[in-house]
Amino acid sequence: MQTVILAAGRGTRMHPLTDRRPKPMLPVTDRPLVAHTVDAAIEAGATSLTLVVGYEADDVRSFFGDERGGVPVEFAVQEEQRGTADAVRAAAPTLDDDEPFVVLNGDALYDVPSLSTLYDSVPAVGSYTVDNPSSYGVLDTDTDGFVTGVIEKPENPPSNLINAGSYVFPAEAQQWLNVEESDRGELELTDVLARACDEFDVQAVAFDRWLDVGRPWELLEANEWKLSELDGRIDGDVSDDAELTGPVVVEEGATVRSGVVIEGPALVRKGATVGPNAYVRGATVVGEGAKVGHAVEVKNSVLMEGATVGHLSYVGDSVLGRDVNFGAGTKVANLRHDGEAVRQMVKGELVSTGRRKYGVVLGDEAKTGINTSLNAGVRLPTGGMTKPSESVLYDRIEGGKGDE
Ligand code: TTP
Repeated sequence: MQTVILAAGRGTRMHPLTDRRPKPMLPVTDRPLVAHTVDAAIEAGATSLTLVVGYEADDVRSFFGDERGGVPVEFAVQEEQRGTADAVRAAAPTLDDDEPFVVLNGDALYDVPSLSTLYDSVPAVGSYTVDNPSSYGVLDTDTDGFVTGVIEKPENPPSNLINAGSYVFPAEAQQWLNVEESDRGELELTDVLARACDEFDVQAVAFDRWLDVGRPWELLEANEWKLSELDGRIDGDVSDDAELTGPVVVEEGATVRSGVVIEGPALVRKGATVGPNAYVRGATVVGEGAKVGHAVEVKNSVLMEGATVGHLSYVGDSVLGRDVNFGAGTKVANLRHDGEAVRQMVKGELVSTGRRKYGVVLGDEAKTGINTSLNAGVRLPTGGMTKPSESVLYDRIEGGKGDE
């Protein structure tokens, strides 16, 4: 089925990681987030793909070119991020008007069997069961189980099924994309869904697994998910006395030196170096050309390309942007002594990550002075620096108080 993937978002909740790249291009294991969406869509039955792009569009275009896995790829540009209905409207000229079409958010991970069920159901909306539906758009259904609409953040949610931002629309919906602006000032696809519900029996397809990747800790979660599906493979250069256990991938052109212990799942990408004498464990990606040096421990973290943690450092549950450099002895705190979930600033608010273990997020090219301590939940901006022996207690981007 023809498929539209929305990838024009700016990803403001993901700052500073999206200062220089669109959220769909953030790394999840060995490829960008949106490539997982695209690959799942192809496996589920996409016959053509239109990617709606906007912010830093060229990054997405150059990654995909004009086909993926034998399926043709086109691009539609949404100049201004005016809402999801507006994004699909930008894609409409690429669609066959007599055929139904699928729309997927390009910043989510889907499991293929669930997505295949969605592709087999026309019209339909994908949904996911959560414990706290009041924070989401919740699906309302009639007595026959068909969807009647989406209620945004209801006080008394009619179900635990939330809208997973994935739809199969009938062909007619291409004529319904000129919706009115919503109360929050956007042109919303849920208004197009509401019309589909009025005119058709729309099924709710419950996804077994699904992850919306909006904030930095969800990028860690996305990597944890996809690393758990990894089959170990050694194509790079691994010292005889390195100990690798669990699924570990060492890509061609990567080096694992003497005395290194890696407990998978872990991925060491091409051109990366680990060791000598380093300890890498639990759902870690060492990005292309990144370096983990002597006496460094890295746990459950994503090091983007070129990030360097050279000596005597600890990195836990953290995301380090491209070409970040850790001065010797830099340590990351990833646990509160009161056992509460670590919080992080997101657009002016201190938000619970829901994670007892969570470290730091560093923008591209941030550098720490030697012996810097980074408190749990802090972010450093793109190009940010710390002085030697500095103790960073609070978020350095929005200045809000982090967790002490
Ligand atoms: P959001 O996650 O709501 O927006 P965003 O990706 O820009 O992130 P943030 O809120 O942090 O700034 O968007 C959901 C999906 O829809 C996502 O895949 C991006 C896409 N989208 C568009 O393509 N165009 C739009 O105008 C909007 C609002 C979203």
